[in-house]
Amino acid sequence: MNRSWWKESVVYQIYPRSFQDSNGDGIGDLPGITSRVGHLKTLGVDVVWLSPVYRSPNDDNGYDISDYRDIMAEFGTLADFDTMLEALHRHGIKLMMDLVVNHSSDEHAWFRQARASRDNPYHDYYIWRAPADGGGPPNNWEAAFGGSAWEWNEATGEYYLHLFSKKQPDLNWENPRLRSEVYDLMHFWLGKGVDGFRMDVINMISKPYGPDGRLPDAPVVKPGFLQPAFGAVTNGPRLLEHLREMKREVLRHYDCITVGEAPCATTRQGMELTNEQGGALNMLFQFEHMELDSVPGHPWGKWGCKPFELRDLKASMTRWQDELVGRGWNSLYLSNHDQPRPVSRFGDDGAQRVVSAKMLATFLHGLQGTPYVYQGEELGMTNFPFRGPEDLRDIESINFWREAVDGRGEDRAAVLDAIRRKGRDNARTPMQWDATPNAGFTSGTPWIAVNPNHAEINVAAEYDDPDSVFQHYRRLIALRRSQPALVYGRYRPILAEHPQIYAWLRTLYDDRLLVVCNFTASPAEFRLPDELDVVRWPLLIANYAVDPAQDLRCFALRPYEARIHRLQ
Ligand code: TEU
Ligand code: CA
Repeated sequence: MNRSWWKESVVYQIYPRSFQDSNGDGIGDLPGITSRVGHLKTLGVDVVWLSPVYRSPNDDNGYDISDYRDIMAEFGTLADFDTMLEALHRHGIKLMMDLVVNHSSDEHAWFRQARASRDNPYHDYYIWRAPADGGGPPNNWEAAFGGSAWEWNEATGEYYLHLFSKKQPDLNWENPRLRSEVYDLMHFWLGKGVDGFRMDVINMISKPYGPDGRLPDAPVVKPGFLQPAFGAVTNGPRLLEHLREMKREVLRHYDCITVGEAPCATTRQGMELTNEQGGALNMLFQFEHMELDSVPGHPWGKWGCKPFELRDLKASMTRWQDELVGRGWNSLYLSNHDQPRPVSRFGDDGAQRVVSAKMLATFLHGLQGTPYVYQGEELGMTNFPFRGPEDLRDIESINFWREAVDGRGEDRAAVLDAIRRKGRDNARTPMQWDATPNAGFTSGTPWIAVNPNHAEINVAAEYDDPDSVFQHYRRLIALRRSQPALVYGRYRPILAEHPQIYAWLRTLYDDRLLVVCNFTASPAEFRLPDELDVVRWPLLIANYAVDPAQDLRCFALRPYEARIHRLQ
């Protein structure tokens, strides 16, 4: 296994709008981030993934970019960016930018020109199609934020494709001029000293054109509706070709870290895109474990929820751990700006919040791959008790409410419950720094409400508490730095059929670690498999006080108890 710094790193994701406001306008900004680099150093992370800070009309909070080479006015200036980057580097922390090049904003100069006339030189930077034979959109694709993925453009009498909002037109990667524009902007940021990229829905850039250039209908998963386009676009025919060109033209010239966001990715795509011989990226964000509480084919799509099953998590994680060994590398995440808070989703955000948040952290950092910690996850921050549409800011949730409640008359309580469980705004409420009003995030009115539980859940309180979630994350991150087996050790599950316990070994040469997690609120009987010859089991980390005299070979795990032991 080749050693690499990005395999040994822990990455921290910052959602700039909600991290720290510095000028009282209620919106996080770059000087705010610079003022909090000490927190990142204390936590011990090695890299920051910064969600988009480029100019944007914020239809999708920065994932709709109108100028790839300038900073969104609300976040500051390029000078503020350089100051932030210098502060991160001075603290030994690298920076990954968010590369959003499957689509731009419709306010980008390229699109303004492209939509003006069919013979404009920028017209082919985007994807245009005539109406279907019977009129209307060219195919049955549904946009991720609702409605058709095709928007009519009167000036040229044709539709343009947008897999997300209609203000996010898809870029045409078949066009070599567009591709070289992307490579140029990547050089621009890497040339400023940026250390890599998280690449937004990068597995969607190659569209599945038929021989006549047609884009075929997506598979029918919910009869009678438009169909999710993701099933048709997340593994196009030229994807690897484009990414290999990106590696040749840009990435190989820098010692950088890359992670490709890849909805619907399979382990096969993971191997294809991240193997160190013929691949192009260091790792992917795959979504299998993020779909375990969804109901396939539900008319509400992602909003149709069911409880997740531990056996499904074990099966999915084991497949990704096993199949990428020596043929790629895993990212490890439970949380980001698109997902509900993990302690609310997979643990218990009530009486067992602290111990279950620490269990989830131990689970994540005990696997093989690069862990990603999302802002607030290190505190055990929870979902938000949204009262109604007035509390929402995310286009995805707002559109869902409008379509389901205003459009189809669905039950308000059921729709609100789904948004409380799966809405992206859960992860976008302001970072909770202390117990003062607005949690120390802003002296003004925050762009989105601060979670009322910030009085108890905040950085200041957790710094002072040795048993806090924050201190557990610090110890875990330090442990990964001191234990090569946690980074490079081979994963092998044990007790695979246990309904409550997820346990595995990490073996590197003759070093054996045991990770054991009780994913439930009930005690669970742990029995070490007889074939493991063990005489000593020094404890490395735990989320409860552990009696050193306890016999590890057979004991009762407490609710949400998690530990890592060395087996000797
Ligand atoms: O997310 C892509 C993506 O798959 C998400 O839309 C996800 O499926 C959905 O949010 C689940 O609720 C990326 C960015 O992370 C997201 O914030 C953007 O909205 C999207 O792409 C478009 O850029
Ligand atoms: Ca601000």
